Amino acid sequence: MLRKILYIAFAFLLFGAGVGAFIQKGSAQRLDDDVAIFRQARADTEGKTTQAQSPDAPLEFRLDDGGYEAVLGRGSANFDTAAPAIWLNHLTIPNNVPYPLTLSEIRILFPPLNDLIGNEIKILLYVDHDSDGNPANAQLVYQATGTIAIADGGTFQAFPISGVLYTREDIYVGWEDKWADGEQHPLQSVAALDETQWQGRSWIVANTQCCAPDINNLAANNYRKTIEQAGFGGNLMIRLEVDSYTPTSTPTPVLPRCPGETFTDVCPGDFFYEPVLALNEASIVSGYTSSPPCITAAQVPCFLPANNVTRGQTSKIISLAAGFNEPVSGQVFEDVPVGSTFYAYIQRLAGRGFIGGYACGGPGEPCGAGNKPYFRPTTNLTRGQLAKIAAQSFGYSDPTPIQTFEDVPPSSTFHNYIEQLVLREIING
Ligand SMILES: [Ca+2]
Ligand SMILES: [Ca+2]
Repeated sequence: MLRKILYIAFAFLLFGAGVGAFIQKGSAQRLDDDVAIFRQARADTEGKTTQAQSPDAPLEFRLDDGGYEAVLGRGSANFDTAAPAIWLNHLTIPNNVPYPLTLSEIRILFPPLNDLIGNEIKILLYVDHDSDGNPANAQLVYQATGTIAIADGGTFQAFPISGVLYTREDIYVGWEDKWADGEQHPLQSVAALDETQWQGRSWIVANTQCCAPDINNLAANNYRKTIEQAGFGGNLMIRLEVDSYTPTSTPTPVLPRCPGETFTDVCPGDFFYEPVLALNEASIVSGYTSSPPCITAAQVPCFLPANNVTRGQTSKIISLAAGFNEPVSGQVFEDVPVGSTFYAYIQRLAGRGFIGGYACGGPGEPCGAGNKPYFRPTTNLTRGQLAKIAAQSFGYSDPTPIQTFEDVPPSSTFHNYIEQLVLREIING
């Protein structure tokens, strides 16, 4: 039973996206001009900044005029599925602003789609040191996981951020629709688009060849276009607030997706609902009972299902699920000493030859007594590495003459392991 549970859990860890990619434009929707929050919209033909009269007032950077005319999404109409993208606005700091600037809040207006609520996004903030209008080499300076709580098409949801700008550099601010990273999702129009005055400053970044966009290296994504280059025109409804003083804004409360459940973010209907609860009951994984790391107090207890797993955590999950429980001794890895959290689990897998480490002597990894390798328990595992450890731990040895995935040819290091998991419907692409 436990293994069956774990198989499903691996589907959760290993799922992949196989969607095609093009920009899909939703039906035009016009806001009611009487909506109160927009009546005070300060239309700015420069489109870059507005500033209240008080010298202490924060600066707000915006491109939009407060009302949107269309929505954008990305995905495959053929398969009716959404695909992830990074949605960014390119903002230029005016000349007369004092430094340092505290970047305090990102505000996003999401289209009025109920199925957006509860979806996880990644708030992203980049600085482009050469300020050349091209974000390919922009540096990611802040990222945080957020959850869409408001999708009424009329309210900007605020996400607090932390960042400081010490000199005048262009910034790119926005978000990634992280929920679409791996599993296929119904086609969604995720970004509200103001078409009133095109400014060529809203960008879409995606990897249309395989997978989730690379948020750390925008140049690694083959699709980087302004809205205009993508065949539309307008401004994404993404704003940034900066402040030289203490932020006074109150973050929008984020409501839990399913209060009363074992975890408020692991809900009936989620593809990982049953495996996560089963693994939790078997004491193989656990959640969190405080905020942070839960997003708010109302979200306690939470599981944070979109978080990555580390090599150490994975070793524990697999070791327990495979039933390995023999006593261990010795120390295989320099950075996994006796008594450390994952020591026993890592030792058991290493003893079987299922995991290896990295030779000592690299930066930050000096050679100690016996020149032990390093395991790097706090770094993330790749999908290929995970497939290898899982297939070996469960004793799979089937011949695998077929090739299921375009990017996993028979010559690949991980081909056999991946095909063995595919055979059992534990993973897919
Ligand atoms: Ca408009
Ligand atoms: Ca640049």
